[in-house]
Amino acid sequence: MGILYTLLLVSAIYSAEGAYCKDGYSSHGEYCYALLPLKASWAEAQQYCKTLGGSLAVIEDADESNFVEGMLKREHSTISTSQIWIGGTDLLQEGLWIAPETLEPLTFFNWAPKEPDNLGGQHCLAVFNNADLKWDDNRCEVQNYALCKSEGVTNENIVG
Ligand SMILES: [Ca+2]
Ligand SMILES: [Ca+2]
Repeated sequence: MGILYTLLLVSAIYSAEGAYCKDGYSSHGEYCYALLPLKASWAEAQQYCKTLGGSLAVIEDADESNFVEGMLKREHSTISTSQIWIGGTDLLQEGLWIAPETLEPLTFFNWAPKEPDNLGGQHCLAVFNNADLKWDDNRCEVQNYALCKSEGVTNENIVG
């Protein structure tokens, strides 16, 4: 157990941008991001992200959206076969997009042209895997990759 714990600590990497993230995560501001290397429904993906200590990534502004775009472009070979689930659903009330966990209304959107179209009942938020990486509402049971986001460990957390 001791060795494992030490390995976990050692694998925490420091990024000049701010947060310490676990190995395999990318750091942006106070947060860490990772692409789930498996396909799942939106709800399953949210559960996986939660198990990993976070949530499906709620993208809050253009700056964060640009960061995620860059990250997904680097993962292009992985994501070429599916969309990527992110944090947002209008399952409770059509057209009202809220974040998983907090249930706060989303304030930033990066919809693809003609989206969201709610075609046949689409209530979960995904990023298209084409070059533009704009957003789509899709059926929640579709098996997609997913982007998880969790709070990183900052210097203050470590000192405190
Ligand atoms: Ca909908
Ligand atoms: Ca759609």
